Amino acid sequence: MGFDTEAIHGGQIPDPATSAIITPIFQTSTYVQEGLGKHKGYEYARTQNPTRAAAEKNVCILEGGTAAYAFSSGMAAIDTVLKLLKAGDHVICSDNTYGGTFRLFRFVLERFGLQFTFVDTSNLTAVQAAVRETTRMIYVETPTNPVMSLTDLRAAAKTSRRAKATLVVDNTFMSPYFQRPLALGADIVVHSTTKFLNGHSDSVGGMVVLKHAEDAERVKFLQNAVGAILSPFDSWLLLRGTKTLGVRMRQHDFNGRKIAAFLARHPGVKKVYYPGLKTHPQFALAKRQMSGFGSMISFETGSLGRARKVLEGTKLFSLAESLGGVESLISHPATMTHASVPREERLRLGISDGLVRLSVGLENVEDLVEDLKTALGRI
Ligand code: P1T
Repeated sequence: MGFDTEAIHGGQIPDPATSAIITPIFQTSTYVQEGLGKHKGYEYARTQNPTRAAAEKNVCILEGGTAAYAFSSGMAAIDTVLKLLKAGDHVICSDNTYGGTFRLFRFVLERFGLQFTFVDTSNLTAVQAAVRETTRMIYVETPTNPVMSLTDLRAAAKTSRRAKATLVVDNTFMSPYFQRPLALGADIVVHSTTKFLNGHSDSVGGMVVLKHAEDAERVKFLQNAVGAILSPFDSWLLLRGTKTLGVRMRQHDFNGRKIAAFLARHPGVKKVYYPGLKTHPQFALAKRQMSGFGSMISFETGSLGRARKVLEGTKLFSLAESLGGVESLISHPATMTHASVPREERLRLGISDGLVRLSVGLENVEDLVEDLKTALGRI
């Protein structure tokens, strides 16, 4: 079946009690048991919740996984995946990830004995060179937040198989509509569902999708043992969002391409980071492993002063963290999403003080172009 059909129907059945077409919000903390050990498969709501299960099944189908588990944030999802490991294990991680991922790995999980090497995973030779006897996981964000660098997932999967490591891919920027990491050889996909999957800037959540039954069993155990579950209401919002994922992503991509082309032509813009531009160093790879380019775009203005003029000069693009919602957002990675990355490291990655990031929404693209034209006119 096609993606849009799966998005609407995947894992969804009319409510067994009422035949309501939409899975209800099961806002309950526990379930009454008929007798000792006699129940309908539901004991306690941290462990099982029908609304959450419906959302998990839906995203699992869209990503082509074996099982999926929903968490209270993208960070909680990522944290749980890292708990598949134990002290002494080594992880190779993309050097440019969302700042919060770097913060979790470097400033939280290292204290529990996990070891991290941050490398440019777009360079598979560098990944291979970083492999140690103790390497158990390769963690990749592609495209990266915010400089839109890509990792060749088929090649990364080969490297991880050789190293007997698990390949984890953060698929937040593309969503399963444009990129299916499990089909390209990855073992685990993570999402901040806060972004394109939910799509309406009204819920924070995360998802882990697994290919292997053993990993699925362990993540299910961890979801219950650690407890950072997605609430019934957020699960319901997520399901409402995924139904329109395909139509939204098509429009995000359409608007994204137009805005990237406009920025690339603008004399006030020094560089544009967007995988759909022919000038992107990995344009060929982008076309090969993604079926669209999405709507995340970063561009270099040249200085903090110039960036500030643009950031404070738009009306339709709201100055805010986050991405993937129907409304367009503009942000400043150096002081917002990537403030926890040390300055020297940020500069090495291209996250300069002049870098501006856009999450292009679903407004009429002509209006968005006009808005950016006015803001860029201030510099
Ligand atoms: O915010 P949360 O739902 O916990 O997700 C964290 C996260 C994980 N992975 C990627 C690629 C992300 O972009 C994020 C969150 N990012 C932002 C808030 C942002 O503005 O970039």
